[in-house]
Parts: sequence; C-alpha cells; structure tokens
Amino acid sequence: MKVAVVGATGLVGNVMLNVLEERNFPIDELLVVASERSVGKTIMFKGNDYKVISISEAISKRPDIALFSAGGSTSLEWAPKFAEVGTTVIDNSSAWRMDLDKKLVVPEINAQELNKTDKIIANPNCSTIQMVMALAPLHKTYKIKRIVVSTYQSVSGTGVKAVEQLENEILGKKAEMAYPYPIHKNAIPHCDVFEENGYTKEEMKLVRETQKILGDSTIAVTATAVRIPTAGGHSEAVNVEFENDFDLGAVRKLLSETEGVVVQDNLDVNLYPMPMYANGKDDVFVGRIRRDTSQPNSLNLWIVSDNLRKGAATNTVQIAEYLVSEGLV
Ligand code: A2P
Ligand code: 11C
Repeated sequence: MKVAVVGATGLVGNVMLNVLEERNFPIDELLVVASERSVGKTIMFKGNDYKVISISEAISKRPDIALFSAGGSTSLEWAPKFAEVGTTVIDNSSAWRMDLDKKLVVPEINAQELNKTDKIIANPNCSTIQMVMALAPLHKTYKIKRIVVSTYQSVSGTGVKAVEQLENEILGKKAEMAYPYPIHKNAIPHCDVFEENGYTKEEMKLVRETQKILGDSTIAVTATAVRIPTAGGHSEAVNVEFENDFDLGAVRKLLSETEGVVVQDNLDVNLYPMPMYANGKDDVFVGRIRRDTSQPNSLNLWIVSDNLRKGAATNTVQIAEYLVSEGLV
C-alpha cells in the first residue's frame, strides 16, 4: 500500500504514525504530508527519516490510502481531490461526518457498511467513539431510548496550543491562551464553538454522530462537554435509559465480552477507569456500572479512553486495516 498521512506533524498525525508502526500496517511507500510551513522537515518512521511533502505533491503520487488529520477546512478542500485520483481518504475531522453520502465508522460496530465506492470515510469524534463502543452492544440487546452524557475532556483534544497552555500554567509561566480562561485548576464547560441552540458543537457531535453510528435516529441524546486539566484521555459519565430491563450481571458480561472494551469495576479494590491509566492504550475502559435507582430500565456508566488513540488515530488505522483485509482498496 502507498499510504499518505496528511497532518503528520500534528498531535493526531504523530499518533497515527506510531499506530501504523506498532500494528505493522502493510506500507510499501509512506508519504508524510503537512502544510507548506513544514515541507522539508523530517519525520522518523520505523527508524527511517521521511521528508515532509506538500499536499499537492502527495496527490500527484496517487496514494492508495490517505489518513487525514489536518483540520476540517483542509479536509473539505483536499479530500475530494485525493478521491478524484482514486485515493481512499479516512478523515479524522468533523468535515464529512454528517454528510449523507459519507459513512461514519467505528470498525467494531459498523465497518460492514463500507464498500469499494466509499472514497471519503469519516472517523467520528473522540468522545463519541468511546461512548458508542460501550453502548452499541447494550443497544443491540436492550434498545436505548435516551442517553444523558457529561464529558471530562483532556486538553490534548484541543491540540498542541492547549497542551502548552496547561503546561505553562502549571509552571506559573505566561501562557499563550488556547481557551478563554485558565485551564489549570479549572473546568471549562465549553468544548468547540457554541451553536445557535445553546449547545456546543462538541455536545451536538455526541447527539448526531451517536444516532448515525448506531443507525437509529430515535435515540434521544443530551450532552454537556467539559474541558478539564488532564493531559490525555477523555472521561464520560453516561446515563442510559433502555426500552427493556436488564440484569446488571448480564450487562457486565456483555461489556467484558465486547472487543475493544475492558471492564474495570471492582469497588472492593477501588478499581475504576481513569484517564491517567487509559493514556497510551487502545481500549475503551468502563466502570462504575450501576443501576440508576431513580427510574426503571436505566444504567449509569463511567467510560474512559485515550482520545488520541481509539478516539482518533487507532480508529482511523483500524478502518484502513478493514479496507485492506476486505480488498476494498
Ligand atoms: P503544520 O504542522 O505544517 O502546520 P494539530 O491538529 O495538532 O494542530 O495539527 C494539524 C496538522 O495539520 C499539522 O500537521 C499541520 O501541519 C497540518 N495542516 C494544517 N493545514 C494544512 C494544509 N493546508 N495542508 C496540509 N497539512 C496541513
Ligand atoms: C476535543 N473532541 O476533545 C475534540 C477534539 O471533532 O474531531 C476533536 C474534534 C473533532 O476537543
């Protein structure tokens, strides 16, 4: 495979390269792509140096697959140009996710929707991926009516500038501000931009993307997304109401048998998921599994995952692996 990583100098792009290397993705030729500012810089992959090239040069080389994490506007402009030369684009931005013609894929849940005609495939938002990984098997079994989710999101979701803001604030240094307020010692109920309905775009991604991935627009979802001063790993308190009642033991069993999900739930030894320990891992960790005693058929969960890995890079690479294994590229 000739593979391009577009946005290779960014936070997610860098993790994409690590994941491709770790999983030994079949690469004959690697193209590392970034903005004109970075052309000529070198990036290490499997012990070799690769020179960063421009996006137009990458298109002229007609890669089989392009993994994009270079922001929504870059993707809107350039992904169709790659598709025109026959490249299959897997895009990590929000640009194409809700486009009716584009598939929004979490491989463990809906990779089977993909076929050879899909030339631009969307990777969901990090907070959506970790939530649906845990909820998809429960939806199949008990049918979800409503989800209430509150997120606790790390600064790495915002990008390098936010990581630096937190680091500088911890050191008491003057920081360039990625957020409208300090993030150290704070919690900011504002992830991404506000929409007209009073929700943030991040909150509405949790609504729309969940319905699209689970293929059920009747699922009611309401979200509050909060930025907290953790370096990596998003956490979510999720309340789910089902059509049908469940047995808690059966829920635990179902989750522990779900590929990509790890149950960490033993109160006797204070075992529950935390971002510090999920960081650097590909799994989605679920704990604090308990019945919502305030109403029937309802469950509370605490879901944690590394937002740059399963929430972004790993999921993207898994989509690419599926395309290769099914002969779709
Ligand atoms: P560069 O480093 O040259 O700016 P992050 O999300 O961490 O900010 O990273 C964004 C990534 O997208 C970076 O690799 C950045 O490259 C890349 N990028 C931004 N704009 C473009 C563009 N127009 N063409 C190609 N890559 C781009
Ligand atoms: C965050 N979820 O943590 C965002 C980052 O739509 O892909 C990814 C934004 C997106 O702020």
